[in-house]
Amino acid sequence: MNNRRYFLKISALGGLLFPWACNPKETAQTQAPTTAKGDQRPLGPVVISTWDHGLAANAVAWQVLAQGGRVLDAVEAGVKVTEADPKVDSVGYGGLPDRDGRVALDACIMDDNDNCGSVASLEHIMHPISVARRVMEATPHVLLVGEGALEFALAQGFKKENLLTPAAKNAWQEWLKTAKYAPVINSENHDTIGLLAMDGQGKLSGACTTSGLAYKMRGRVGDSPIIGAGLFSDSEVGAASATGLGESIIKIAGSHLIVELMRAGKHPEEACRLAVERLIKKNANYKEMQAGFIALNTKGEYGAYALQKGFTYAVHTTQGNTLATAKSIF
Ligand code: SD4
Repeated sequence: MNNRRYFLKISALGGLLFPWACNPKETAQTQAPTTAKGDQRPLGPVVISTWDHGLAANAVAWQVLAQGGRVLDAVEAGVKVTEADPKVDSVGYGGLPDRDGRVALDACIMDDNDNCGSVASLEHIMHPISVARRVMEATPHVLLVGEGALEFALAQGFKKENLLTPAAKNAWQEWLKTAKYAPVINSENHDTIGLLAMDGQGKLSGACTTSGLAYKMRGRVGDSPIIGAGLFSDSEVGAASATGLGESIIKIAGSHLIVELMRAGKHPEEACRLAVERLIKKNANYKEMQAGFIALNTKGEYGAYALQKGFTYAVHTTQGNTLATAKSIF
């Protein structure tokens, strides 16, 4: 369905699914204070996610919320769309492999009580986000890695699958001709999905999932499964997620930094911008990389900011599901 048709359909549905969004009398409890732009925005639901593929993920997350589902279920269901899409070569099935040809996935999730679960360097499992959720819900731990994460997933009933699609294998074999190990992040080899959502009651959750850097060293883990770097959520404040060169984001605990800036009163977009500025300060090679952030606060305000041009993000509100390009420093 094209975006416009989808927008119209959802807008029409909005009144049915979220009647308070259309009836001013019923919005008293749910409206945010006046936003920076001076408009009144309903508190929620809001779904925001990274890159163009966020549109499809948002749509599914929104459906879960529209049916009265839990916000944790919404974020998980949303990013599973991207994980299962063989055309997205930077997340899940179809993700570009490491330099040895192995698809090794990283993912993490946080719920509305600030619990978290995570997996890193997980191979052969189509939905690392669901394994991360299982780590959160069924173990006393937060992060499982590599073989241990795979063993856990299999014991939990997840199916072992080949995630290397013919297209990703061809791309890797092409890369092998020079096998230049240059872990750069540019528009061709980055596209993690980070997705944040808030339901109509102001409950927050977030999910982040990726195949990481294309042709990375075996065992390399980026920011995406690191709580506080690729994702952070605090039910009292808001949530943030990151995309881009993980090493630069870990160095500044990017998502945690943004949540703390929001706690100190910054608007989500301003918090994201300040995180990018911090990243520049702490990474001498900032001109050769991309990094982008999205953030959402408990008032339903959201924002994004990137280091370089071209970072797109998708936002779903009762007004529809739309794609925007983040402001950037360069
Ligand atoms: C990583 N942050 O592994 C991920 C890659 C990424 O958009 O975000 N790509 O470093």
